[in-house]
Amino acid sequence: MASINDISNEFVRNEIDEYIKEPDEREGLIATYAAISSRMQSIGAALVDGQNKTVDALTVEALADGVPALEIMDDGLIAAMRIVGIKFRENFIYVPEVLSCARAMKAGMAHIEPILSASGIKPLAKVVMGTVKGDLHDIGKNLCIMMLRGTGFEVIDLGVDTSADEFLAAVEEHEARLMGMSALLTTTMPNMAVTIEAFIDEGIRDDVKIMVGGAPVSQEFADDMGADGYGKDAMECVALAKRLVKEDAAQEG
Ligand code: B12
Repeated sequence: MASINDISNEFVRNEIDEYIKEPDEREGLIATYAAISSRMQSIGAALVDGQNKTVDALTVEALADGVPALEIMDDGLIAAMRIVGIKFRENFIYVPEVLSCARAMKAGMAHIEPILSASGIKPLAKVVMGTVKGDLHDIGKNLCIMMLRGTGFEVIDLGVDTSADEFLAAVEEHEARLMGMSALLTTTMPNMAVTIEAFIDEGIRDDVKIMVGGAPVSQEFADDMGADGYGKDAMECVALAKRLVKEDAAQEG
């Protein structure tokens, strides 16, 4: 089993040591980082520290030296976002810091995305994502989108204040089989159910897997409204999206 001392980057080592307490997550991150090159660890350290210019420069340099784009994305950027996600969940950092890290991730992804799309890697699936009608909160949705894109999903972002008709139109236009709704207000949560009803009325509910999330949403609420899944954070959103794609493929036979 890898030990924390197998991680060469001092910043990353200290971050994991200080902030990642849950045993499974800690063990997983230590194993991940022990296997990651020191160069990719430096990108991760800059991301966790919210240094978007450093992430930008290190990504450009690594690509120029022939490091594969996928390696930079997985080992440099996404692994670091796992640390950020856990620190945020445990209240070690707050929205402004998460936004800095998100900006740093975006700076790296800006160089990676064109290479991945040009290399013709088939997207895992198309996902339509939006914040529901009446709700203008989009920070969490945008984090989910970034993580989904980073994992290889093609995301159609409908933005905020999205009506049931807009969700319907986008799913039909893009032939998406996966959709995600976000809500941050107790007053707008019912609009998730309204949207699901619209898919039933249109006769296409079985054609799309629907996932929901946002701070006031719970698994119970998701079950009550007939959603296919609930995720409490961006990491769960990605895991859920992958699971729903698999279920969909299995049902399609
Ligand atoms: C930032 C913020 C704002 C910003 C939004 C900026 C923006 N661009 O998003 C501004 C200032 C605009 C704002 C406005 C308002 N806000 Co506000 N806001 C917040 C605040 C502080 C943080 C929300 C946030 O971004 N969290 C960080 C993100 C990362 O977390 P998240 O959104 O939960 O997302 C994560 C998960 O939920 C999940 N997730 C999210 N979406 C999805 C989707 C899927 C499919 C999945 C699987 C997972 C998933 O993954 C995300 C990443 O880990 C919250 C307080 C709080 N603690 O939630 C209040 C809060 C949500 N706001 C609140 C209120 C009342 C308002 C206003 C009505 C205030 C007013 N009187 O005008 C307005 C409403 C505007 C509107 N119509 O939407 C209340 C809601 C209370 C309630 N019970 O409904 C809160 C809880 C504050 C409070 N305690 O009173 N707000």
